Amino acid sequence: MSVKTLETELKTLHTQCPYCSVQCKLALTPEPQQAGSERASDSIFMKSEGLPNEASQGRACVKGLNAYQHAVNGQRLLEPLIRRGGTLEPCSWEEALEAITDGWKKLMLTDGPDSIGFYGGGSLTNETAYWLGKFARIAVGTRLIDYNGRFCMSAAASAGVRSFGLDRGLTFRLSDIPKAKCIILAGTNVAECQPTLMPYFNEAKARGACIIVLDPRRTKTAELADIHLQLKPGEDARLAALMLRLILDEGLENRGFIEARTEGFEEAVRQLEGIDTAFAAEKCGVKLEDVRLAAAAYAGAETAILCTARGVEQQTDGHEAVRQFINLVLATGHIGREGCGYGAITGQGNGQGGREHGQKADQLPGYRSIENPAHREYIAGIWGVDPSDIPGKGVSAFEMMELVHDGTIQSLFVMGSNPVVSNPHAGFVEEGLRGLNQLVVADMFMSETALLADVVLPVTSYLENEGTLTNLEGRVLLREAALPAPGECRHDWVILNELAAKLGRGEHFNCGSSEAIFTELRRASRGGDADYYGITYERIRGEGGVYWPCLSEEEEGCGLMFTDGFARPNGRAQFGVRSEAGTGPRDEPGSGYPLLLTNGRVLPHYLTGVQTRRSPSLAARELESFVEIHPATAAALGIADGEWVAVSSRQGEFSVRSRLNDRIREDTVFAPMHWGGKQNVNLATRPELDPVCRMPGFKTTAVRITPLRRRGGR
Ligand SMILES: Nc1nc2c(c(=O)[nH]1)N[C@H]1C(S)=C(S)[C@@H](COP(=O)(O)OP(=O)(O)OC[C@H]3O[C@@H](n4cnc5c(=O)[nH]c(N)nc54)[C@H](O)[C@@H]3O)O[C@H]1N2
Ligand SMILES: Nc1nc2c(c(=O)[nH]1)N[C@H]1C(S)=C(S)[C@@H](COP(=O)(O)OP(=O)(O)OC[C@H]3O[C@@H](n4cnc5c(=O)[nH]c(N)nc54)[C@H](O)[C@@H]3O)O[C@H]1N2
Ligand code: SF4
Ligand SMILES: [Mo]
Repeated sequence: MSVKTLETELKTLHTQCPYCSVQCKLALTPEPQQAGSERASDSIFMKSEGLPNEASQGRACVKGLNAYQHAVNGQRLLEPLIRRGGTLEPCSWEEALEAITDGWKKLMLTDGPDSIGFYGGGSLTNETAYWLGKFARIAVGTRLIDYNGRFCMSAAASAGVRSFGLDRGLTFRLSDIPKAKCIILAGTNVAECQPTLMPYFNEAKARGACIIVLDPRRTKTAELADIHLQLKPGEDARLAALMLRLILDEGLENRGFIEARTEGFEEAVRQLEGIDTAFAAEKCGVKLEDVRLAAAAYAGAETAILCTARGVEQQTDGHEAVRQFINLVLATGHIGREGCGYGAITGQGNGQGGREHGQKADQLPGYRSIENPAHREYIAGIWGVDPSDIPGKGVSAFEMMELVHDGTIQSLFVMGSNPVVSNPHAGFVEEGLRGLNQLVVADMFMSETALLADVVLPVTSYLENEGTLTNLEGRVLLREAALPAPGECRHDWVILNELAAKLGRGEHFNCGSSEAIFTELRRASRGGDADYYGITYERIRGEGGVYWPCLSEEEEGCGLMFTDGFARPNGRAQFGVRSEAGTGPRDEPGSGYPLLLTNGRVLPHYLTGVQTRRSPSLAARELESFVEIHPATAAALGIADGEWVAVSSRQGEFSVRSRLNDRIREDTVFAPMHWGGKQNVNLATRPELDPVCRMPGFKTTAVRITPLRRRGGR
């Protein structure tokens, strides 16, 4: 839709934020451009407000309020592009789709379907995520599909499954937060990453809750804390085990809960016996006395909530670290009651739903296992194929990039991700993508990954594409389309329908609306752990959102989990034991690389910044990347505030301005992840993965920092 048409319509549009996992509802009213206005001619301004909804209660943050600016931005891709003689040029849809399927058909004959990979994302709607998983497996027949959520939720997911038998972001309702008397926030910066949730925590504090934050930086979230454990990056598993040990030493565990509802406690206790508490605290870089206070506050509280996010999870021992935190929850019995629970604070808009319905290498819809014969049979029945037609388990996102690099994957289809910026060891990933036979990217913009593509497909944005998304508390929400598709943009799921038809598999991909896909998804998820069967568009419209699991249209959906039993076969939760599957290699600071680099987010930008860097109001708040350094560390290195530095690791380096800040540990530096090119923090991060969940160790890389001016004019 052109800017002119939009302005003349002037009606209020109702939508839902495209960014984080809260999924705030928004209202947008286009404002007419004033005569003589200095605004750029291709931009349009809208009045943007939060709309009442259960999760954010009508609040919205600066990202959501300005999100529309990318959707109506003049840089939107409006027609397909194809590479001819080295350059990307506009082409017809017919030509683009034909080129893609021709490439696939050739590869299927010469190298088989496992030479073709699919890479999805947690911003996609449930319908698209489900359709993409089905497409990869039965339109193309490849086992190689995974998605960016591997870098996001996988450690919490694997730990939740092993401990509770089920993985759902929060096991409690947001409304439980103010009822908690103690809250542990480990490696989560809610104030910048889910800002509209802060009032829940403020209310808990106002009601007297003790708030404990574990973060190597004194973040905006840490400002709320009564106890801030400013630990060394990567030491969370050790710190959580130390806390449990101190709880047991004081006899503060909940014996009744442990006996009635858990198993494996004795083994978990045994692993703690060898802990030298003073040594452990020193290794974590915190005071033993503070840990003792935190442990006692958590265990002694009548109600308590414990949350983890990427600070704890994006480690080569992320799975183990989360299990250690869940051990604290189980030992104190702080779960399954009002004001209690464990929560992995999910990240992307559909970070939760995106991982439930088949984008993950080892899963079929409804959290079914691709290796379970009964699960395969059920899904084959829904899809109208033979169980043997469904390929086996694939590999994780970064391992797919390894297969791209070594030439096993020759064609990669990317929908809803910018992997060249968001993967660890980005230099290696870019090299691999450049060597592909065929790279196809479906996006709204020329992302850093789209720039490398052979075919680029223009897709609709959040304002144009209808579908469901599942927020961090497992609430399934419906985002209605507010605007028609601009130019020749198509919905993701329409593109998959068209590609399937060209492959002669159209009969399996003939749903003509996202609601029709959702109806199939409901049946596919039925009886699975993530059961959406009782959820319909009509119900969501009427109720504003419905929690899963929801087995029938009459059922309300379960907000507070595990009130009676856990989801494991015997109904008991399982304590985690440290040696279970080992951990991936750590990156210790050492000769030549004396500092630890960690990374994460800043308020105005979102992930690789493809969308937020194209919203003028957001871009203006942070124009470029930086590295946060403690003033004492900077002084020792002779680095001034704001000067250009190279941050180098054993893998690679990026260059940014320094930003001196005494809120970070002296042995640690921090860089945001929202910029590509030479500023990309992932040029330095390392490729090692957690052995259980295959999460990369993003948050700990040994580095050195050198001022660029010392490099002899380089
Ligand atoms: N503004 C904004 N909001 C977002 C996003 C965004 O890009 N921008 N992305 C969304 C997505 S997809 C996600 S996954 C979430 C992420 O949400 P968070 O996980 O909260 O975000 P991060 O900034 O990656 O990391 C959180 C904190 O972990 C700390 N940390 C670093 N290393 C360690 C460690 O070893 N141990 C501990 N305990 N803490 C550590 C960092 O200092 C940081 O403050 O945010 C969502 N919301
Ligand atoms: N160093 C470091 N690296 C990290 C992290 C970290 O903390 N530190 N965090 C990791 C985490 S938690 C995450 S979630 C990943 C995310 O990293 P990415 O997967 O790269 O995520 P985005 O930057 O959101 O890229 C999404 C792309 O899809 C496009 N897009 C948005 N919506 C749609 C849609 O509906 N359809 C289609 N087809 N395209 C769409 C956007 O324009 C954008 O180009 O990064 C990971 N990488
Ligand atoms: S970014 Fe998150 S908190 Fe902010 S408006 Fe969007 S959904 Fe809400
Ligand atoms: Mo994420």
